[in-house]
Amino acid sequence: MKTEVILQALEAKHPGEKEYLQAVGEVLHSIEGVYNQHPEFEKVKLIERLVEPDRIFTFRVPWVDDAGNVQVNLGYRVQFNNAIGPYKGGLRFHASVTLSTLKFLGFEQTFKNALTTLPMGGGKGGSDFSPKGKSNAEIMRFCQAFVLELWKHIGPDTDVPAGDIGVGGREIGYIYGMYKKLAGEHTGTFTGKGLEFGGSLIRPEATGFGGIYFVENMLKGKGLNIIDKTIAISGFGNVAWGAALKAGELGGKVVTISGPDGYIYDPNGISGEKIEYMLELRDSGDDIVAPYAKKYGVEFFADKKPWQQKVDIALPCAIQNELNLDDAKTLVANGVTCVGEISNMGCTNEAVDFFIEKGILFGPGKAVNAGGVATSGLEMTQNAMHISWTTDEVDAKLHQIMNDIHAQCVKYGKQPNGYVNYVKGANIAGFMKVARAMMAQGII
Ligand code: 2IT
Repeated sequence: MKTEVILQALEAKHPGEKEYLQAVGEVLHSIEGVYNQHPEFEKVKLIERLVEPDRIFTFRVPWVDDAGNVQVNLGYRVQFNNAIGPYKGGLRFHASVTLSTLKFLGFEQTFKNALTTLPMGGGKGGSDFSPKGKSNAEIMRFCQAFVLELWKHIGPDTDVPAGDIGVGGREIGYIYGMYKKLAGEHTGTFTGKGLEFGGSLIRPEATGFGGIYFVENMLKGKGLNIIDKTIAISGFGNVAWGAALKAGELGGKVVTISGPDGYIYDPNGISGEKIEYMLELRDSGDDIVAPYAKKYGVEFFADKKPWQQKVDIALPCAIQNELNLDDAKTLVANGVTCVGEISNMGCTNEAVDFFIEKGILFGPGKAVNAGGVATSGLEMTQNAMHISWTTDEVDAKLHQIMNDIHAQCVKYGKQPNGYVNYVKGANIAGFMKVARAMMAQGII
């Protein structure tokens, strides 16, 4: 594989799609060695096929706001790869969403879903609609307008969307309600549903819980554990909440959360009712964390990122590229032991390279945050079987899956000097599974 030639050709075809080219570049660089040991891949242009989505739907989403004005947003669904199973992946509603964002997320999702050991292909969708400051009625009307176009492209055995940034239980409820009416069926076409209508226990917590299970595994490999470790978390949404909850349960001390307005530092630890307060902050729809500082009498750092604090563990839980090379240098200078991306592509490629160069335990998003989609896979299974598993059953399966993903990363990522390159491990393990499935199914 001529990685640079492929990347240049891709850039010429998709100019300006920065995040997508970044995600592809990272994967290609790590699988190059393995790929070149398989001339049969080269012969069928496997990588050239794998980097392009199967198809993309783009549509206009018109809706009427509370003042009676017509608003127009863009909606997308990227069906990236279904070699392993139906397209599976979340919907992101955020002002920053572009086609490049959703292509990078769909590409990452393909490898992540392969790692979960469950039969799911990769997809992603969403809109540049910003839920910030919108009323409940506006959110509902937007969700209904969005699915009015999307519904015909998805189904329980073709493409199963879920939530992502800006899409939680409330939004999935509205989307699912309208979908059901349009499709005339009550099936598992969405995951992240409410518990009363087919949702799975632990799904809201799953991304954060799985992330902490993975971090525990990484620490264990070095004879360490999470007890009494200080932890910086970014974000304050669903993922950050689940991670803070589980980290605290296991004896870790979470000292930061953040929003677009800045971050708060709570030296006593964010635990108990403070974690519940995160849900209140999110429900307010204001998208800020400053009120936490006021309520609990701690410091708020406007327009700053939590990576400037001295901590043992750093967990990006917000959005892509939220931790750059300068942040990585600060964390390492402050003695960080472990960095786990619970957000998708939370670190820039330069930051990742720096952590690896310095021998820091670094877990990439497609492994660390796979617990969310894995639990979506468990929701699909429960829906197909028309049953509900208990909290303990789902949590035990999630835990096992995270242990398996960790083992795959170690198997493919352990270097001769004993250092585990989790980026390489996750990329190679995910790629080999997708590649074998594609090889078996011919040139399609
Ligand atoms: O990035 C992700 O893995 C998700 N947003 C969850 C996707 C899913 O289908 O549950």
